[in-house]
Amino acid sequence: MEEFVVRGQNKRSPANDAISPRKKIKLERMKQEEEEEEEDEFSHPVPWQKIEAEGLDCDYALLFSKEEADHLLKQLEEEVVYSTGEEAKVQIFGKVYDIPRKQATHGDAGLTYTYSGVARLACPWTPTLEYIRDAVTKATGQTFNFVLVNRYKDGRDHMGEHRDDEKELDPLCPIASVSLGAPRDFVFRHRDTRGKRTRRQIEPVKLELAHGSLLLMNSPTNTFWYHGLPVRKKISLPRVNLTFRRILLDQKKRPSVDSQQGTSD
Ligand SMILES: O=C(O)CCC(=O)C(=O)O
Repeated sequence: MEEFVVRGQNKRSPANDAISPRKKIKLERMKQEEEEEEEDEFSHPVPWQKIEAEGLDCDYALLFSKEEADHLLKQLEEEVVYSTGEEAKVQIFGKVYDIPRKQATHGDAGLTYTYSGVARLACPWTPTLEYIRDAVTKATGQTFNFVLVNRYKDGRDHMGEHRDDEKELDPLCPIASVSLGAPRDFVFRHRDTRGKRTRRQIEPVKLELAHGSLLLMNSPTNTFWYHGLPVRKKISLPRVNLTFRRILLDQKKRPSVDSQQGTSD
C-alpha cells in the first residue's frame, strides 16, 4: 500500500562518493536537516482546517487521496465483521433498541469500552485498521488503543446526538474520526441549546465529512457539544466511519463531566 505522503527524492549522486571529510560532515548535516523537514511534512500531511466555537475545538483535514480512500474502504468491507445480538443494541433510558447502522470494536487485547449501556470487547486490530491508525498517529502525534467502526449502508442509517465523554476515555487525547465512502452531514449542537432546557441561542456547527477525511474532536468539545449523523434519505451509497480513541488503562477512572444520556442510537 502506498504511503500517503510521498517522501523526498534521494539527492545523493555518485560524485558525492569522493569528497573531503569536512564536506562530508556538511553533507551529512544537510541530509539530517532534510530528513527532519520531511518528518515535519509527514506530521502535517495536508492543510488542517480549524473549526472553533464556544467550547468546541476541532481540526479537519483530508488524510487520504481518493484512490487510497477507495482502496481502504474496499479492504475494510472485506475485513471487518460487525456485531450481532446484544452488542448490536443500545439502551436508551432503560429501553433496548436495534442500532440503526452496523458496529464493530477493535483494539489492544483485553480492552472493553462501555457506552449506551452496553460493554464492547475489542477484537484484534485488522491490517487495514492498523494501517489507518498509524496514518492518524503520524498525522497527529497521538496514539490510540481502540477504534469504534460504524457502517452506514445508506442515508437511512444514522447516529443520534450524543457526546463521547465516557469515563474510560483519556481526556487528553482527541477522538480521531476517519470517514470513508459516501460524504455525510455531521452536526454539533451545544448542550445548552438542546431539548426543553434550551437556555441559550448558539448556532449548531454543521460539516460535511468527505471520503478520506479526518476530523479531530479535541478537548473540551465533548463536554459542551453533542454530535450526530442525521438521516439523509437521498444517499444510496455506504459509508464507514472509524473513531480512534485512547482508553485509560488505569481503572481508577475520572468522573464523567456530565451524565451521558445514552442517546447514540
Ligand atoms: O459516523 C460518524 O461520523 C459519527 C461517529 C460518532 O459519532 C461516534 O463514533 O461517536
